[in-house]
Amino acid sequence: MAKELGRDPDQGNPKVRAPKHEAVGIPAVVNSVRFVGSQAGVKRGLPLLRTVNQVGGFDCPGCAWPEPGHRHPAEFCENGAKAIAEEGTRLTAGPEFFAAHPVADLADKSGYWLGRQGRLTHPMYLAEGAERYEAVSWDRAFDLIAEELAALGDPNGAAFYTSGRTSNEAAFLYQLFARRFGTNNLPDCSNMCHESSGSALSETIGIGKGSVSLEDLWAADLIIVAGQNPGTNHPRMLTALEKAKRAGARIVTVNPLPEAGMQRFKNPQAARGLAGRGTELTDLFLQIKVGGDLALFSAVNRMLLRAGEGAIDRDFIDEYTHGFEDLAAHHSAGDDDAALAEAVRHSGLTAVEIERLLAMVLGADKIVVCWAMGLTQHRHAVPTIREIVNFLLLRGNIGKPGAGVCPVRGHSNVQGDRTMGIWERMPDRFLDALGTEFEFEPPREHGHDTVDTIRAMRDGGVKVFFAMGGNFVAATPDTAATEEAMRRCRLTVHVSTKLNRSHVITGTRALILPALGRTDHDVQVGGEQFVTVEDSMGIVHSSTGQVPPLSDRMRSEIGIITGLARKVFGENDDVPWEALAADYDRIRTRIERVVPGFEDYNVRAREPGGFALPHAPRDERVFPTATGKANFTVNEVTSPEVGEGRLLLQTLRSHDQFNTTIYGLNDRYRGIHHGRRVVLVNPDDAVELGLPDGAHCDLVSEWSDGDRRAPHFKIVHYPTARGSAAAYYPETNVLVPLDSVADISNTPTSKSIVIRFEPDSGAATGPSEPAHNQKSTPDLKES
Ligand SMILES: Nc1nc2c(c(=O)[nH]1)N[C@H]1C(S)=C(S)[C@@H](COP(=O)(O)OP(=O)(O)OC[C@H]3O[C@@H](n4cnc5c(=O)[nH]c(N)nc54)[C@H](O)[C@@H]3O)O[C@H]1N2
Ligand SMILES: Nc1nc2c(c(=O)[nH]1)N[C@H]1C(S)=C(S)[C@@H](COP(=O)(O)OP(=O)(O)OC[C@H]3O[C@@H](n4cnc5c(=O)[nH]c(N)nc54)[C@H](O)[C@@H]3O)O[C@H]1N2
Ligand SMILES: [Mo]
Repeated sequence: MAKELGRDPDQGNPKVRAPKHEAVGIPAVVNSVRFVGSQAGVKRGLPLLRTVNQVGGFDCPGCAWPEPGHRHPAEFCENGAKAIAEEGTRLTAGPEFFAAHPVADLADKSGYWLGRQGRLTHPMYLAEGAERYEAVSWDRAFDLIAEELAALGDPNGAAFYTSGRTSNEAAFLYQLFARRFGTNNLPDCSNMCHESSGSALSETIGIGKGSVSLEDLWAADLIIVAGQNPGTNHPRMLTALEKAKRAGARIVTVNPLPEAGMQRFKNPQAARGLAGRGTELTDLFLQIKVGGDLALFSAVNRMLLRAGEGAIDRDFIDEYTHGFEDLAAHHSAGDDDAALAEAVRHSGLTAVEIERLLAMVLGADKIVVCWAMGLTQHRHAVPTIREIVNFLLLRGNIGKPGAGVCPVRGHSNVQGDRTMGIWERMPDRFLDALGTEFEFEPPREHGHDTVDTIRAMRDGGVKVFFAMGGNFVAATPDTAATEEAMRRCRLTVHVSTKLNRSHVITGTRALILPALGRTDHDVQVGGEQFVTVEDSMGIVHSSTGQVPPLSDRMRSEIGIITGLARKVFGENDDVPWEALAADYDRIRTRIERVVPGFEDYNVRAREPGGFALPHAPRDERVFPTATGKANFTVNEVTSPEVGEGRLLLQTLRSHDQFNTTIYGLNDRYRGIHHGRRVVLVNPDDAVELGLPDGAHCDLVSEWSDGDRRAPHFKIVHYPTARGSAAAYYPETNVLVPLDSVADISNTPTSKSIVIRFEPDSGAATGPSEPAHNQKSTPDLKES
């Protein structure tokens, strides 16, 4: 069970106002500057804001949205500014901080509080039975890790997690380290994020990445944005959508929530955006039930197959695809009216709405479908995305300008990390090349992904947990189970920039290793270094730190991996770790020889704007799948079953957070202020379930192994789709059962949790955002 946690005044008592209908504009500009100024100060803040996403500058540590070739002088957004401020802060949490705060006290603090203590400056060690972390030398820290790794016997007793901020160079060395040690246990944040997209796309088009560039988006006739909230999570995407719109594109939004960003966009980079009314983005809003997207796309595909000549692209289908006959047979079986009725039931949309979408599709030659977590974190996420591929293939909308698949990535280098080999199941051709380059035999047995790593820690199979960034215990599902699993490890190690929950829920021994971030100058023996990252559209470019590190004890991630490698593999290892760390060009030379698409890496990385990685389906309509063609798939329509008196809960991000990093307690666009423990419920559902607006309740999730409870949530009547509730992550991860995962991709189903509501127990427990003790009176009238 989750430990009873202390009281945290930071939670406040959420205040609720009407949701907004437009995004960005002046308030966002004011907020950006204010955030950076207050955290980083002028001396650090100004150079950061001037160089973020600029040629020669650093890549924003926020999301993975690409930069246009022609940069605006302010190529960042409000939430990028928050990410920069978070990392660029002047505050530090060094040895004095840890001396003053026993780990047990820190475990009582909210994630928000922990994050505000400043940058980590020294390697810190928590000895067995100790109450506090103490500063240690790097040498000693590496010895401790090497000792525990050596004691394992089986290399698969260690797991090496990666969050998506790690640079290409660091990621490449990190996976090399793990594989040279002898394991493919390389779980990453992507297992919880776009794994479903990767699974569906690899099978159908032969590559797990999106097939569009910014230019394609600008040139599209129709853009469907499904299961994504770009106004908060990819704000610069709104600029691209606006540009497309001005060039004549139409936009369809598919979402249970009417997100402000997709309604009206006030572009802060243009005078019209600041002074005018902004641009109306969405032409058709489909307020779908959570989990209803497979039914929607399946229905449209059936209709396309019925719509006669011209509705589908026969030439494309004949030349480039496989499996069309099966799909056609699947959709000609049964009665059309019954099929449409099924689609209506699963999606919560009306037949008229689905037909409206069909009409827009038939009027569009070039279609892009964009999506994010609203599609990937469901039990049936993989079939849903496969059905989107069917949809695009039917109309020849892959591999031509202005059309394609656009899974919008999360972390700024999560895609690059995968390209570099951070995956528990890298294909043999990669392992062969890696083994040849470094003259060793990489392990072939697949490793653990995130969910399996938790199971293995729980069952005693994994004893050493090492994290390159991230906040494992807060980001993963089933908080109580995961914390318990983490505590069963012999050693937990975190390479981190900021303090978080994962540092205080530890194994028998624990280490925190302070890393340089994107914004920090990185000077090695070979001089000042830059790193490279890959954005959501497969563009690789450089990132150079801009401000002096706050402590000379921090090390680059590369320095940390290579320092550890020298202890684990000895001074005379075949891999020249030290030389690689001295000059990152040498790492890029190695990457070039192992990973296809990186020819002339060191030259092209220095070109302004970087270079695009090859993408066979996009570039040449070549589909490197098992059949050698783009594959249609047959997907049975399904959606989560929700019993009487229950709702389907999706767990999402507020406007003031980056994953588990909480920047503030407001969610401005949704009208939520001063607190995060809210649950958004459709007013009609609320009335039926007897949930008064502003009252408090417990959320209880139901699973075959029993119930899980998240206490003390404030009910907010909100215009979400019927049957679909919403609350913030990570507070709600206590509710996500470890075994509730997507078929095939094994991604936790964070967007579809069956919950019921129980009277407020008032008990303030919770993993990373302990609730407050004030029993608040509802501040809204009942509706
Ligand atoms: N500022 C900021 N930027 C971020 C992040 C952040 O936390 N803060 N996180 C980064 C990361 S790692 C990621 S992965 C991305 C996440 O980016 P998003 O995927 O936009 O993030 P979520 O908040 O999870 O939002 C999911 C959206 O999907 C909708 N949705 C939920 N269920 C369904 C469904 O069944 N069907 C449909 N059609 N829609 C549904 C929700 O209403 C919501 O609008 O953002 C990245 N960028
Ligand atoms: N219920 C629910 N759970 C979810 C999701 C959801 O929608 N709902 N979303 C999932 C998704 S999409 C994702 S991607 C995961 C995110 O999972 P993670 O990537 O594990 O989590 P973050 O919160 O992004 O990690 C933040 C921490 O990373 C460290 N950090 C930041 N920058 C750097 C750096 O440059 N170097 C190093 N070494 N460390 C750094 C800091 O210490 C910070 O505290 O969460 C998943 N969990
Ligand atoms: Mo993500």
